[in-house]
Amino acid sequence: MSSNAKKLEREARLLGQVSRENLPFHIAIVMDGNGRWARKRGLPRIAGHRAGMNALKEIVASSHELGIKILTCYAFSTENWKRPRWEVDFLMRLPEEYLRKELPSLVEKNIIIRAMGDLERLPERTYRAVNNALESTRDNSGMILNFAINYGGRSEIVKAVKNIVQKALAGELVPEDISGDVLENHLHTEGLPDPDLLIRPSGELRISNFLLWQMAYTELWFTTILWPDFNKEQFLRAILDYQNRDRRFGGIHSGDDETGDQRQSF
Ligand code: V0D
Repeated sequence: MSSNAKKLEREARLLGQVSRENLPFHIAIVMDGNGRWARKRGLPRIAGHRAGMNALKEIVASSHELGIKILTCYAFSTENWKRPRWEVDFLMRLPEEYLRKELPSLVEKNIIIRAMGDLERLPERTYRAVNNALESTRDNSGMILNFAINYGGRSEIVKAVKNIVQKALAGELVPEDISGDVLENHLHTEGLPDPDLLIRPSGELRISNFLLWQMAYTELWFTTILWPDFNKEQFLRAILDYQNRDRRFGGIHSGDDETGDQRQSF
């Protein structure tokens, strides 16, 4: 049997094990390990980023097929500006390239594209490509594909606090009104439920300033596989592991008490 037939067989077996009742509603992914993937093959780092884009396509297709509602992908952090100029320039052309190739198929799948981060500071062309994708998919009603670009979790919280203080100074609210809900309404993820599952490839065991507030109760799943090698099979394994965990949200065991599932409704 061909290796591709074997791969399909493994995917089908895993897919049969995944429960449709208990899918993670929101999955967050750190698309990490592209540079290392390239170095291991003696290729330039940009070849790793391109291969990472193909992995992204496969995971978007799998998410859509499974019925995942929200997929948030960390594409560029506020720290990534420290990379060599040529690499940053290359990365900033990827949204355009990805959207030129993929936007028709995303629209056909009824996918809504969202973006979060300090988008104003992106190069003009990158900003325009992303903004055009947001506008072209705004009226869709399917899966949300949310890109974190020029995003940092701490700066997101700082920005939210600034906005809340500004409203307080304008007399729109008093300190007593400030609650977790108010803070959440000032984050980039406003209106989205917290991620249920974080997938981090490439062997790093860190959150790295991604969705700090939102990941308070997120299940974390790590693998040493590098992002360009991450595929549907790995994705299904992560979801299966998630389904075998007992989520308590700080409460006690579900079934022992009504505190079992405290996830907010969406
Ligand atoms: C490189 C692997 C898609 C991770 C995936 C700006 C690193 C490929 C986008 C993208 C990147 C972003 C916004 C959007 C549509 C697509 C992307 C960056 C890097 C950094 F609306 N892939 N991708 N953006 N890589």
